[in-house]
Amino acid sequence: MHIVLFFSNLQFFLSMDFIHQPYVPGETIAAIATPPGEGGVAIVRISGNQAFDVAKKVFSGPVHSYKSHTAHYGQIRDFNNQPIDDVLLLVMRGRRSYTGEDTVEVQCHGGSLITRHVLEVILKAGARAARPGEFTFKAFMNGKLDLAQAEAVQSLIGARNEYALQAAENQLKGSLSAKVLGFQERLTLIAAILEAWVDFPDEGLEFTTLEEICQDLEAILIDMQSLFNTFSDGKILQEGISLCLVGCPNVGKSSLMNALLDKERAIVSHFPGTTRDIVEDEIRLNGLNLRLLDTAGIRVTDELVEQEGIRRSKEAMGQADLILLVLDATKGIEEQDHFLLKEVPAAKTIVIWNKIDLPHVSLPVIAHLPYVVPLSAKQKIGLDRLRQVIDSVIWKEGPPSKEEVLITNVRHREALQLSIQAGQNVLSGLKGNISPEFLSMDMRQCLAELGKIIGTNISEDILSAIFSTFCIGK
Ligand SMILES: Nc1nc2c(ncn2[C@@H]2O[C@H](COP(=O)(O)OP(=O)(O)OP(=O)(O)O)[C@@H](O)[C@H]2O)c(=O)[nH]1
Ligand SMILES: [Mg+2]
Repeated sequence: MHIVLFFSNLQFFLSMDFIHQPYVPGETIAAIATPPGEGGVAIVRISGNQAFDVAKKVFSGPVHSYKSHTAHYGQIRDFNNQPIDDVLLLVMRGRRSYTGEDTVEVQCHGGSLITRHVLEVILKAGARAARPGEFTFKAFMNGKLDLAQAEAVQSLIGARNEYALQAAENQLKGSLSAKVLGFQERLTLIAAILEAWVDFPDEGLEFTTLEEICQDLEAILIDMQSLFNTFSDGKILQEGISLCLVGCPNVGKSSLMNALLDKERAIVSHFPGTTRDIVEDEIRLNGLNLRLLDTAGIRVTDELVEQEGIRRSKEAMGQADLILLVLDATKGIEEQDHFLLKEVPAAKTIVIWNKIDLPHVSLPVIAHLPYVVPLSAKQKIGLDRLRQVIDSVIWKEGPPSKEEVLITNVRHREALQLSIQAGQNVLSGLKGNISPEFLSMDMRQCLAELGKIIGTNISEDILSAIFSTFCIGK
């Protein structure tokens, strides 16, 4: 797979730009690969055809004689032969490196100034400063990774919870790519039949063949659609969940926020209208990141500041993935609750009956809102039940398994959607006796869109846009 991609990439991008500069295969680049600031060790990475020549000019040892994948102690020196730092040099030759090119990594002391000096002397020795994501871009161009895998590197670095990390690891291992290649393979068989039909239209398609093609295509499109449907889970993993607490004043929204956070984050008082602005914080729940938003209590008011707070509450409610609609169990449903009860979307709302530690009314059933949790934010009663219900609302069919291949990237989702649409055009065209030329055009588009996920048929602008979101040194 990699070799095929390597050659197709090479042909496609022979004279291309990467982030507004010409891309020169094998050009030697260097960058600091570790984050800025002080640390035990920092790494300066060099990659390209001249990596060993560059390293030799600045390192005290005989770099060219080193075997691949070995580490060597020595000094980095400037051009006046003055030592800059004692370092460990790691050498990786040829295709057995991340980029697929000769690579040298310099492990120096982790001060930002010393690391910069090491990089400067390496640049003076002939390397060019790497652009964002350029090492991974080289890996892509050299067929070490396809585009979905290259993007997984970025997701891996940015993963904020265990699920996102697992999804990124799977994608980097190539499980998404394998799925896409599987679809491509099955679609190509159909494309070949359609192309033959275009070449020999008089011979037509036998009825059985037509029926079989429709069945096969339908089956592929169902599989593609189920991959597409994983995006909502994928998005949850990638970005976490926003959870908005709404309700009338004084029902205990801020108290519940604090109870879930286990700290006094929001101001609590017995005066209705205490919270005026959105108060945000984050918790982890069963490996997921949850962004909690406490909002101003919603009521009719003449006060301008409170009106603005209420406007923001409604806006936050509209954008949240999940809503906790807090009601006061000591009062039941009051006149001012009706607006919210009508407004909240049932699928993502959990009704909280708060203050059950106090004598309270018999809790009324709200027919259109099935998720209900009675609790006491003040006495921290019922919080575990709330966590369970939050979990079940987020994962309606349980959390994804470790092996499940998920779409987590909007670009992949769009490409898959366009591919499915084109495939569906083919299917309805086949059923409606549309001319084979049109069908094979749609089929080509179906394959081309799918290919974009793994990086075939993709423009250099899009590539630059993808890699420019990477950090320098990655
Ligand atoms: N007994 C009891 N009192 C509670 C509970 N939750 C909140 N309270 C009290 O109710 C009052 C209002 O609590 P807040 O958390 O400030 O209510 P809020 O919904 O954020 O109010 P606004 O910010 O004004 O909209 C405070 O006096 C809390 O101590 C609870 O579970 N039990
Ligand atoms: Mg409040």
